[in-house]
Amino acid sequence: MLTVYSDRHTLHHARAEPFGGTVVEPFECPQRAEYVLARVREVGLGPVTPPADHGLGPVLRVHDAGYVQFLQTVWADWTAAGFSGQVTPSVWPGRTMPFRRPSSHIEARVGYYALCGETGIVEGTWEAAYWSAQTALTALDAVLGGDRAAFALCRPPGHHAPRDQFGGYCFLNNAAIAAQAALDHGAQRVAVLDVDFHHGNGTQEIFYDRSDVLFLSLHGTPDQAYPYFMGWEDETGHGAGEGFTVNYPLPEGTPYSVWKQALERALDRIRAYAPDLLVISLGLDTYEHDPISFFRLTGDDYRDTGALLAGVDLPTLFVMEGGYAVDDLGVNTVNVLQGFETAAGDRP
Ligand code: OKP
Ligand code: ZN
Repeated sequence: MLTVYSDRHTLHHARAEPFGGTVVEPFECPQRAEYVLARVREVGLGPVTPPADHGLGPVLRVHDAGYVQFLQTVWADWTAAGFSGQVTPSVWPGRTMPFRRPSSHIEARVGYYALCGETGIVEGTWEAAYWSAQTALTALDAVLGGDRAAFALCRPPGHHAPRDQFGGYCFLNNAAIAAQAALDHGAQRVAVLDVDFHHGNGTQEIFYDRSDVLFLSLHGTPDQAYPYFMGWEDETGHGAGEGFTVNYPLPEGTPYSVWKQALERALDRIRAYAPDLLVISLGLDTYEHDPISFFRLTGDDYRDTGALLAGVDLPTLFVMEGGYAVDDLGVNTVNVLQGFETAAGDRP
């Protein structure tokens, strides 16, 4: 399977993350992608190619133009205001403040576009996010061109970003951008299956009122896990999208045996939908040793997961999302891809 990778992800390296009352090294760090790439090469998964530039067009099919411009200019505005370090959101229109018009101060603009406060922006963040989206689009090209599957080794991740907000380590929603691009290239229906530990609130929101994208997510219950305010089972879509969002919230300590049952239900729903393309938001933070998550999947479980995903027999685009047990991230990620390839190869 082809892997698409850009080393420009290293331009995004937040300096600090507020966590549990202290400040820590960001969990979402450049080593993540480097370890995954090293494992791809070690096992000889297939060729590795840099992304081709598809421009801003496909990004703007999903994201708000004002938001994209904000991402492009926020670092300059931040430093022009005399600020340094990293762009850090610190103020929001609170629940009881009626938001009427944007303030022009950079601190207010940051808060306006921020989903939450743990995600820092540095000088190279926009460039990294741009090439992460291009990585997904380039891997999509391979699948549209007839490859059974391709792997977009995206960093930063994307699934928490809705149309005009950053947060949860995400800026541009790579999976959503690829799904929309597939539709724009003639696909009738696309399924996005999010197996990251965290609910893919951004992707859900982008496609919530549409039936041409089926969004499904397996994740830690919002009662106990970020993003807390979305991901309940009764969020099923709106208007024409009613029935095309499916959430599988799962409790703390969920082992693979239980997670797999939810996955099989999701795969049945995807089969019934009969999409032209399957996009997997591939997070490996369901791992038993993940430092910020609470499921109990093991390294071997990821091979089985890959095999199950191959079983739906669809052109498949893997888009990298989370996973913070960095030492094991390469093996776990590539286990999914190898499990997929082995099972796909076994099929007639
Ligand atoms: C990104 B991805 C919780 C603070 C927020 C953010 C987690 C983002 C995960 N104490 N944590 O889905 O892996
Ligand atoms: Zn996650």
